[in-house]
Amino acid sequence: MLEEIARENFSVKMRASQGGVLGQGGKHISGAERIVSGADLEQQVLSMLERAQTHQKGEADFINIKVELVKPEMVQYCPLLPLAEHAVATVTEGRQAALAELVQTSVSEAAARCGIEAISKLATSMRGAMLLDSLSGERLDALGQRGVRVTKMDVADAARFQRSLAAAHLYGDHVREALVLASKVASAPGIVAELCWSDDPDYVTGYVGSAARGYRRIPVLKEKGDEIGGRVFFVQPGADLPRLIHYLQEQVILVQTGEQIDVTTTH
Ligand code: WAQ
Ligand code: MG
Repeated sequence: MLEEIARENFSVKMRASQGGVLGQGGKHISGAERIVSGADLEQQVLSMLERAQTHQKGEADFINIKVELVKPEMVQYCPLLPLAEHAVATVTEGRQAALAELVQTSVSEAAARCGIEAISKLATSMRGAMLLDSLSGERLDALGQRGVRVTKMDVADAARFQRSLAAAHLYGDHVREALVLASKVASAPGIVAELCWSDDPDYVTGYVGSAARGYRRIPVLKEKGDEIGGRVFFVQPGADLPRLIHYLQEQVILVQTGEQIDVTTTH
């Protein structure tokens, strides 16, 4: 019995906002999602609480931390996306690289432009991602400012992942969490590609992710000080949307990482 409990994992989700009503609306401050063992649960909940209370984007007046049991039979696995980095120095070059990357994953140029514009024109950052048709660029979800929030994911072996990130000189929560999220998204049924840049004012890096081309890191996708960031998921025309959204929001995914992360540079 005890052994069984020790083998059980928990999904832990945190989201923090400011100025909403009962957590609806307002400004999104921060969010995080992990899958942790029962032994690590308490410490993880505390560290998420601390993170919500000390975020650069401001003081949260609403913090939601949700803990759910994950049974072993609920878990599916996907591979970590391979990583390559673009050598760009300005926002213009970065967005040009993002456009070219998206087009190479078979997102249409019109839809790719819609995606870049959809993020850059946001008045405030969203909690989740926008789903856009990869041909027409039309918004497909009806979730407004909330968007689709990808949760219930982590790496299968956190210590190994941490070692390989450090060996590749990839430091900090942003890249660790983005690699996991992008790997889950790329494995989802009906996804063609993802475009992302951070909403943290000091973090200007973003990426284009896809199963076809991997995690294509782009060092500059916005100006420093800009509080607007976001995510667009480009969807195959005619994809089964309820199935896709269920996978993104509910399917428990552990990302399998290798011993080493190779970072290649592209120009
Ligand atoms: N599901 C869907 N959308 C999300 C999620 C999620 N779990 N988390 C964040 N978003 C959306 C939301 O609109 C945020 O405003 C936006 O993405 C940016 O979130 O160095 O830090 O957590 O290689 O600020 C990418 C580059 C960093 C990392 C991305 O995003 C690197 C980042 P942030
Ligand atoms: Mg952020």
